[in-house]
Amino acid sequence: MRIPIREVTPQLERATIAGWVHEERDLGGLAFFLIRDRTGIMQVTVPKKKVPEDVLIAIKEVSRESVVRVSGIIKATEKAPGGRELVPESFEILAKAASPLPLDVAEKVPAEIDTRLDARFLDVRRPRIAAIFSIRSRMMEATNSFLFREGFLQITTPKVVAAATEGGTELFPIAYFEKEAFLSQSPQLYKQMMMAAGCEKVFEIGPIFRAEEHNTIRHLNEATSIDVEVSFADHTDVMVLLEKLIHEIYSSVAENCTAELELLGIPDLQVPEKTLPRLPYEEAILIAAKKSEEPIAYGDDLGTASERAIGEEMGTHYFITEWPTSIRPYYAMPSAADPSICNAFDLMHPKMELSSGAQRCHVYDLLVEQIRSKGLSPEGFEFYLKPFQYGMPPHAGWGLGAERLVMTMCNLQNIREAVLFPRDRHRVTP
Ligand code: ATP
Ligand code: AMO
Repeated sequence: MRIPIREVTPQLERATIAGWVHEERDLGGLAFFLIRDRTGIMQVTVPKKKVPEDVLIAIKEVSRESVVRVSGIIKATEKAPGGRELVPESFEILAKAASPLPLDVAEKVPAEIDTRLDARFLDVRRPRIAAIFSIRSRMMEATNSFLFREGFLQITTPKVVAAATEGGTELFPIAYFEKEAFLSQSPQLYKQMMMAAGCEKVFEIGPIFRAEEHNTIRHLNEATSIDVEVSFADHTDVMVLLEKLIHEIYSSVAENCTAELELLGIPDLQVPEKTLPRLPYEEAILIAAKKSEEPIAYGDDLGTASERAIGEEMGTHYFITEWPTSIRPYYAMPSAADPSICNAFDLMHPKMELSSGAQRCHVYDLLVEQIRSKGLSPEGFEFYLKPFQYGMPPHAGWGLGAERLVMTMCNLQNIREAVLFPRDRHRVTP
């Protein structure tokens, strides 16, 4: 039986390991191999005069990134990583790798993001890249466990849909028999309908599809959204839920992913405070107008430069609250005190938006009016509107972009780094 490389200690007498040939070096009488599995890297030292003939044949044949199984004697040595080396009695090639490699896994030759994504299976063999996905996995685990603990029901909603939720221009039409259909931009309408179904607290982690035309470092055409919806709650309640979740995710990664964070060069990950600042939109605009070159006035959406300027001023995660009703979707609830403002919010990382949410408009007549006032037709929303006529509780929720969370937490320069197989304007394979 092979054992994980991390578990090979100098105290062991013999061991069998299996993995990929990370590096090879031949010094004549001595040859060195670094063998890598997902738990670590270890040195195999081959004194050519002392090993069986089969071993000599195999090491001549083997190439970098081939899969091998090696058995032999463990020796303590300060010269090898982990303070031990393996002197082989057997060296089997399980799968030989062709050369040259499309990508240098040992990272001696730097590669552009496109080359890396084209050979993603090799890219993810790099411990630093694998660390990103290990952190992402931990993040998802923390999210699931937090939401289940909070009493949420996990749901799955359709990704083939008949209507836009977030505005008509970013839709991907698909061929669906004789009907008009699209890929879903957000579970928005369905998670709201589940409030009418009496489920009270639901969440979904699933793909969203947005036909964003341009290539940016923070937009994907297929992203992962963490969505929640809560009955008998308003925007302030779900903002508290969101800041608790962010705190919990960061704490879990800081506690369980120390080796991964080290590899990514962020050994002391800063966990955001449990309570984050609330910045009213009006004040955010004033900061942006003062600090950024981008022209901006009350009633404008925040552009990239404005987001940056405000983020620099805040220096931490924060909420933007009290948005003008005119620039938020129809499903946001206008404020009772001043209907020109609505109960919507965004959660911001200093560098970009992470989440949008709101108390929803649960009043049928008002919702129909808001759909009309956005220039949309209520007829297109019949299936969504019906539940609002038969007992829809007040409710609120948010959507949190998983890739943006990974990107900002791991300090990645491009959102594509946070997805195994990203979809953008130019990429549908691999
Ligand atoms: P949301 O769509 O939920 O508001 P977001 O962070 O994508 O989230 P946007 O409103 O789409 O926010 O974008 C905010 C700013 O980012 C825009 O004002 C614009 O400056 C920039 N931006 C957004 N999408 C693009 C794009 N496809 N290409 C270039 N810049 C973009
Ligand atoms: P919104 O459109 O703001 O809100 O999306 C929520 C969050 O999802 C992420 N996101 C994206 N990430 C990468 N690439 C994209 N193209 C992309 N689009 C969105 C962002 C964003 O903050 N229905 C509402 C949510 C709600 O109110 O519950 C919605 O979809 O992190």
